[in-house]
Amino acid sequence: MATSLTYFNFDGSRGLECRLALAAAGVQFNDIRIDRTQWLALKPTMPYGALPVLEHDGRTLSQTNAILVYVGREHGLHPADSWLAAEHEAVMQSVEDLRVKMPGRPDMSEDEKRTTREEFAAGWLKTWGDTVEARVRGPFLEGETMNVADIKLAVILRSFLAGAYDHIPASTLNAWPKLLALGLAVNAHPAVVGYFARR
Ligand SMILES: N[C@@H](CCC(=O)N[C@@H](CS)C(=O)NCC(=O)O)C(=O)O
Repeated sequence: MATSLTYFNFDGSRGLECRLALAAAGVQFNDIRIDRTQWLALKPTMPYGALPVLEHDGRTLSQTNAILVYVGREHGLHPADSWLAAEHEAVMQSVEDLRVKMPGRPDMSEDEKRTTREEFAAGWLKTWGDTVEARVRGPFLEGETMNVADIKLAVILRSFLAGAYDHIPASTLNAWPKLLALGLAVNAHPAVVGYFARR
């Protein structure tokens, strides 16, 4: 059965979440990486006009969290218990909220961007981090077993630690030691180490 994942040609964000989930699942997949020009041609043909898109066995699935939950359910990377699964899906949706709510419209001045991001870090982001921190059993959300929600969290943490969000320093994460440890545990997982070693 052929599986492919289409996303932009960089190791981050929603595409990396899906690639790592497939790698952790042990799925051989065609990692289709496209540039902006290719995307403009492809966009009208893609469901919801966005990436990533998973193609499996002649079917197409879009929306990152749907892809992650599908891969997780099929390969034991999502809780079997419905309530726990829903809790993980809530965490995953909160990461999407974070991405959408992150201030920084292109037309903002640098001063406005700094002010709104500092307010965001002290307000919405603090509530988010405190909430997720309280849910981490350690090292992963559910204890010793890594799930797709852990992968999603680790990818957003990578962005913060890499300084992807100007005016929100990596040190902001120091308030959440269990979350930081979760990120390290995902990065140390053999499937994740293997994925980056092959890149
Ligand atoms: N809700 C969607 C959002 C997808 C999304 O916005 N993807 C971005 C890349 S991370 C994209 O396709 N941007 C190009 C475009 O919208 O034209 C999901 O979770 O997959």
